[in-house]
Amino acid sequence: MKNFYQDGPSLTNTYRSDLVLQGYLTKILPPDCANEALPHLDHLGQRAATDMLGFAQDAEAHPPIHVPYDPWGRRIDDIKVSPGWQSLEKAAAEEGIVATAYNRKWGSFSRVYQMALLYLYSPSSAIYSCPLAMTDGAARALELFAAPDLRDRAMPHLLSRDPKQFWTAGQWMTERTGGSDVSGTSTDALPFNGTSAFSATHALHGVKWFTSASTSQMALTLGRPEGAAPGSRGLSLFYLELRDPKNQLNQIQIHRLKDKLGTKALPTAELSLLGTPARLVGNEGDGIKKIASVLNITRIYNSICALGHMRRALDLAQDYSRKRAAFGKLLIDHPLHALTLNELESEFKKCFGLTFFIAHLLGKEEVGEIRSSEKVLLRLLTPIVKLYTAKKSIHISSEVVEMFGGAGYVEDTGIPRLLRDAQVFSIWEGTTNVLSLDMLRAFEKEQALPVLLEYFQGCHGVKSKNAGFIKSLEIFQATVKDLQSQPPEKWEASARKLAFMIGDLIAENAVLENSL
Ligand code: MFK
Repeated sequence: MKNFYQDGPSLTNTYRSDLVLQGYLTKILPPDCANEALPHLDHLGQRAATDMLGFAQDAEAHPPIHVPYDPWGRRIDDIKVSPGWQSLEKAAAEEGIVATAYNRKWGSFSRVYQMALLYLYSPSSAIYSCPLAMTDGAARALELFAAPDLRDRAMPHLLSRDPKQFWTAGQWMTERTGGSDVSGTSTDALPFNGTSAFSATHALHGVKWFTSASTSQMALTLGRPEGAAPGSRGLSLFYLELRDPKNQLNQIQIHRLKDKLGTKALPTAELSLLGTPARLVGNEGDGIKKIASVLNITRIYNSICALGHMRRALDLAQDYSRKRAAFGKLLIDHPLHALTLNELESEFKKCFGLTFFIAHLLGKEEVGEIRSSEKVLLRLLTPIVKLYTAKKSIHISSEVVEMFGGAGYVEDTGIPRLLRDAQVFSIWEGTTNVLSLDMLRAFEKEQALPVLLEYFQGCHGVKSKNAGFIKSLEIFQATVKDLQSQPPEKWEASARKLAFMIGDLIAENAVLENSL
């Protein structure tokens, strides 16, 4: 064994190797849509295992650099990104990773098709999927709330498939006072007296503490107009463009890039708005409600990216288990290793079923084909799918790191990054507890609990008399019944447990219904 060298894991076309994705899409997509979508996904699956993988490796090896001054002392706040990062942006535009969702010729299935693209794109994108999430969220918010001229200005760029025309968007919500509780937002929106290409109405003054994709062309952000109430109710939603026609930052000063646990290729900055021209989106007020339409999209993106991340971790572990021998046989031939992998695959399938169920509901809402009960389910399940898949992705990534033994703990294998990057899924766009409380908000405001219980009564798991599903449902019903007589604090304390129970039930039902 003197000359022994272990072969590392490798990937093949990630669409062809993904039987769960293929089976689901073949079942759910109408034939015309499938005829277009499946070859496209096959093509992207090939790229995800070849050129995109190289771009992502380059982006990870050469993280962004903030250059505050030019050689002569002028403030420039340049952010230098790698060629790999730029190529990932180009690939996103060319492949229509955002645009496909807004080309609604397939009705609600356009969203399913687009989410399948994102699912394949994301794990080979060095988290370029993060700016895409905000781009999609911004497109939706502008579609819903912006004046026609503003929509016409920004949306063709956000939805462009031409890399030269394509824009990404930031979502700048978090300030030094916090990202979960944004009631302390201290960005002042003062009247704007100058001229701007997008008819700015206000000048923003404030500090934004987490601005991912600070290289984006536009951003949506929160600010408080003069005389508006304190707290979150006084906030409004604003549109801004980062650079003027001369490519100078629009009264924005970048302080530094964040040194994060993972997502190292993504330029996340801390910056000040120093009278930045901005346009009010819609009327004054309701800023949180409007930005929630961004959050609801980015939370579903987060879930799809977590799902793609799990798939990638498992693909690598599966491949390695057929290359690595120990104690006289391949890892896959050890019953305990095979069982551990199978259990993780089952967790993945549940997450797949849950996530694509919500993605399809989102598609139905966007084309106005959603029933009122489904609309309530979409509102309720969006925070749940996000928190559920994030935690499962961290768990699966951690197990996969362990499956590589010492090699999984060594940086240049690329395996440790799986775990570091997974951790962002439970933090970005709402932590597990904040989202569990958002589920309670949906219970209260939308009367979502009776709608959910009714959904369960008619769902596949019950109709097909699946014993395991019915038992889990009975436990959930009993838990809810116990809580009915309890004060709000008890509901709050139980919110996380309830969220995972609901996530499990919807996921198990989707697995049964789609034979995943
Ligand atoms: C990959 C990237 C890596 C980079 C690293 C990033 C690290 C992390 C950086 C971050 O900080 S990311 C930002 C994370 N923050 C969030 O995702 C926000 C989390 N907080 C929440 O979700 C709060 O629940 C929220 C701010 C939305 C609400 O706070 P409030 O001030 O208590 O508002 P309120 O009164 O509950 O809601 C205002 C209105 O919006 C209500 O409607 P009404 O006016 O009709 O009563 C709500 O029902 C509505 N609303 C709130 N959330 C909604 C919603 N409507 C629909 N969907 C929702 N999700």
